[in-house]
Order: sequence, then structure tokens, then C-alpha cells
Amino acid sequence: MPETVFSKIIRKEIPAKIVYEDDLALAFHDVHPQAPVHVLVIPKQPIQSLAHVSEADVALLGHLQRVIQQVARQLQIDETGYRVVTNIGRDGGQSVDHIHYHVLGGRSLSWPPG
Ligand code: DGP
Repeated sequence: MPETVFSKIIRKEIPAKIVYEDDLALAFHDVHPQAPVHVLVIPKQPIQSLAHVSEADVALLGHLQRVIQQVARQLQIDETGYRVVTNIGRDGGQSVDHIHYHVLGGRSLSWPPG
């Protein structure tokens, strides 16, 4: 898989506003926030998208769900509610080919998305 900007963020070669980090995952503020809280949660392992996940990644995905929960609590959107989105491929609007979960909150979010 080719390198993405997220690999550079993981290696701290480019700056990001990191809100959570452990051995497997990183969470940082999106550079183009779409809500008062807009954080990206990524695995350090470079998986292209949800469409490229295998059985071997199941535990990692479970861990990411727990990181999302923790970040939401930390940024105080857990009680008001929030949205978790992962874009996949061209029609899904994916622009960075390293799986990532958008965590959006801090305002009422409309549905359906555009
Ligand atoms: P997506 O369109 O789902 O692939 O979302 C990619 C997101 O990544 C997009 O909302 C903007 C964000 N992003 C791209 N480059 C950078 C960067 O260098 N730093 C940060 N913090 N976010 C980035």
C-alpha cells in the first residue's frame, strides 16, 4: 500500500493535534473540521479502507471502536451524541487511503448526508 499523509502523522513527521495515542491507534483533529468536534481515529497499521479489512484485523477494529468511545468521552460529546463515519472508495468520498473513522459532534447533525 502506498504511503499516505496519515503515515507521516503516525511517525510525527508532520504535526497534528493528537488527542489520543496507544500502541495500535491514533486520534487527532481533522484539518478541515465539519463540526465543532471532528476527530479522525486511525490504526497505526496501514489498512486501505474498511473494504480491505481481513479476519486478522477484527480485534484491531474492535479496539478502534473502544478508542472512539474514549475520545468521545474525553471531548465531552458522549452525552450529547455524535456520529462515526468511515468513507470507502471513490463514491464513498474517501480521499486518504488509510482507513479512518471520522468522529463528529458538538452540534446537531443532519441526516441523510449529501
Ligand atoms: P476522507 O475524505 O474520508 O478520506 O477524509 C480524510 C480526512 O483527512 C479529511 O476530512 C481531511 C483530513 N486530512 C487530510 N490531510 C490531513 C492532514 O494532513 N492532517 C489532518 N489533521 N487531517 C488531514
